[in-house]
Amino acid sequence: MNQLYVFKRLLQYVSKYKSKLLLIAVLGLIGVVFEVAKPLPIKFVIDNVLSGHPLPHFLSNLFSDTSFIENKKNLLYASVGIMLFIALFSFVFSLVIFNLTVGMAQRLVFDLMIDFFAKLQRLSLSFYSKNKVGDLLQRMSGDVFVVYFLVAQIILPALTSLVCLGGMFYIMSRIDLLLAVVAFSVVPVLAIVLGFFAKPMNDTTTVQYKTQGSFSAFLQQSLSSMKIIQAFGRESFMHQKLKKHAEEFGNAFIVANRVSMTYNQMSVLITGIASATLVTLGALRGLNGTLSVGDLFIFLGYLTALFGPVNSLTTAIGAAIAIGARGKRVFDILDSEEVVKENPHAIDIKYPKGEIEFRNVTFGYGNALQLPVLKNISFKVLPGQVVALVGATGAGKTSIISLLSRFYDPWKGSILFDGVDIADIKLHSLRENVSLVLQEPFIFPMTIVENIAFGNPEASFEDIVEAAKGAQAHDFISKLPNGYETLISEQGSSLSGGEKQRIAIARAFLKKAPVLILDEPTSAVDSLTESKIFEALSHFSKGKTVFLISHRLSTIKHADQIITIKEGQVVERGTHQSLLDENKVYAGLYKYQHIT
Ligand code: M5T
Ligand code: MG
Repeated sequence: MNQLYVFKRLLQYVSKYKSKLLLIAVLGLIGVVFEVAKPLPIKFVIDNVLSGHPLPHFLSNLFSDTSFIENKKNLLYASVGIMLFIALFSFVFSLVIFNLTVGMAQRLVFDLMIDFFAKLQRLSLSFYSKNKVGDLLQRMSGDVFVVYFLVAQIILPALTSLVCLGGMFYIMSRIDLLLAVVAFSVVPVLAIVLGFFAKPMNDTTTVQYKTQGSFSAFLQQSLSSMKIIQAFGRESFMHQKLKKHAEEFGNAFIVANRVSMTYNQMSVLITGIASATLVTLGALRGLNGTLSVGDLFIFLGYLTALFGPVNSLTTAIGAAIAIGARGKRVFDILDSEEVVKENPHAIDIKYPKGEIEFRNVTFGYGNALQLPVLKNISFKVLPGQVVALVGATGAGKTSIISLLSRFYDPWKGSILFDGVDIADIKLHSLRENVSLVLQEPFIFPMTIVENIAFGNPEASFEDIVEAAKGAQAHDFISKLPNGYETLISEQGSSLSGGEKQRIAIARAFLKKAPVLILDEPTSAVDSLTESKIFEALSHFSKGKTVFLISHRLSTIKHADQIITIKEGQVVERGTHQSLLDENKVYAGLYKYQHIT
């Protein structure tokens, strides 16, 4: 991805605000006219008021009564009046332009942020195992500002500076062509300097933003694992690690700024040398009488004014380079491949029944060259059946249900929902029909009601309470200070493990989906509560297809089908009794649990 591509993509965003940008540009150009006209009244004061030269014809012709302009004081007041007028209008224009630009640029940033977030929501879990949350945050909250800089530091300043320089060159060349050429000779010299600096500036800013991303990622990880850090007394270890990240970021920041500072100062030096040359030449011309004092004044005035646009042009180019590096960080994510893609012809599940079939499914988390986690898995579950997945830790149970929700796609084989390959079903429609309790329950930093109703926002309060009762959560919720309206702190840290699990179960109970997946839903609750939850489960799951993963085999005894997974393969299938009769893996596990 190169610089030009980043600009093309950014400009697509800007093009939405074409008319506004045009308005700002037009206002900016009118502002330039005032800027260029600023030294002119002083020329009149020097040449026509103080030195007594007559006004140029085009001006004196404007007055029918020449007695007015022959009075030097009148001429002085008129010149000063024009000066004040220019100052006032420059002020008003700058304010209006600034407000319009900031407003538009802020909306642009917002657009880019929204697209970034929408993309993040579409990316699959394999993306999140490769990218760190902190770095993504940095990209989304910091790097998206490139589009702001593009407008506020590049497009508009470059445009007005170029026109300003053009206007100045026109007036200067009309006074003295040679001097004008000398003054503008800085431009090609600056271009050559820029040629030398472009690559180092791009490289160093790339490193700067990359290290900044790693720094944020580390910070985010540390903040969310503070409990473990403190429990293991690893504060100083983490401190050292943070220091390392901070140093890397700090050094990259220094190097990048050193390079861009050198570039900026080189341009200042070059313009400085040009002005010295110009002052010498101009003064010599003044001495031998070929240049009036007023014209010399304009020249010198423009010379200082020249710095403004030249500097904003060089800054704009420097900013363009930094934007390339930062914008790449945004578009790298926006353009990243959606591994779990939605088929353009995907369909909605209209009348879901909940029949699930795995056909020769092979899957792994890495690429196909690595070892698969699931090997040739096949089974079929009829609507309304309860199927239990059992097997040792790491056997692949969670992986099977992750495939069913299409968090990942299988390498080989297919998964069918009511006879339709889930790859041909709209993602939203598929997930709407699957309710899930994850092995690690996730609780949002919202109220309990919002947490339970997350999958069914239209649910009535009575339904919410009923689901909570079924999940054996109602009693503890009622004892909380604000009951169902209690706000849960980040990551559910104000709840016990079992309480979190019960809220997650209530959430799944409330979601009216024909397929219910429970991945060790009660691993953190006591046996009595567990048996109550399972009693309620039979009520809430009536007519639903249920996938149940549990290490406590007593909870799955009544399943219609038990599938034993060993090292990613289905090794046996049957009911509790038939598997006990077979006396193989399941029977071994069951006997072990009931003897010990
Ligand atoms: C099966 C590996 C894991 C294990 C195997 C989630 C995940 C798992 N794995 C990865 O390489 N990357 C991942 O992102 O896959 O894992 P599982 O399906 O989670 O096993 P389980 O649910 O049967 O185990 P448990 O402990 O929950 O009972 O080799 O390393
Ligand atoms: Mg698991």
